[in-house]
Amino acid sequence: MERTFVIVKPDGVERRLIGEIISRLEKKSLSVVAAELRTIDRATAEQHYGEHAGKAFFDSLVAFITRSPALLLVIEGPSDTWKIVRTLMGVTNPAEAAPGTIRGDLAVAMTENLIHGSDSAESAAREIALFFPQLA
Ligand code: IDP
Ligand code: MG
Repeated sequence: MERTFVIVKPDGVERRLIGEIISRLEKKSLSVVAAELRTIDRATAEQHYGEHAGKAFFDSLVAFITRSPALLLVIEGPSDTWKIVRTLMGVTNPAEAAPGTIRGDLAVAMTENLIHGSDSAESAAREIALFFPQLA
């Protein structure tokens, strides 16, 4: 089995899309193995999005992800779980995300695109350790 890390971002919680998003993951046969509703602190957000430090949108991205509670999830599947989740999510820009994907069906803005999913097995391990150290 292989695990990945997912966030239902603050916009998804605010829009009451937690159930819809978890439902899409579960219908694909993926399992929720850890879940916590948490307002992410600034230091954790900056570490999580460290690859984007210095970019023009970094400060607003950190402000957004910390603005209200997010649902932190560890998701498990048989293999390539991070890739399966990324396919269900759709591409980063909802304007380009395919219909049938979470972002393609439910979001319109790059800055409020509902969901985070790890972009590799290595990122998944790093992010699970950051947000759920007891599971790492
Ligand atoms: P991902 O969430 O699809 O992995 P990343 O490139 O890792 O996309 O970017 C992280 C998040 O930062 C995106 O989900 C999006 O909300 C935001 N973002 C990425 N690029 C831009 C941009 O050019 N302008 C504004 N926000 C951006
Ligand atoms: Mg990313």
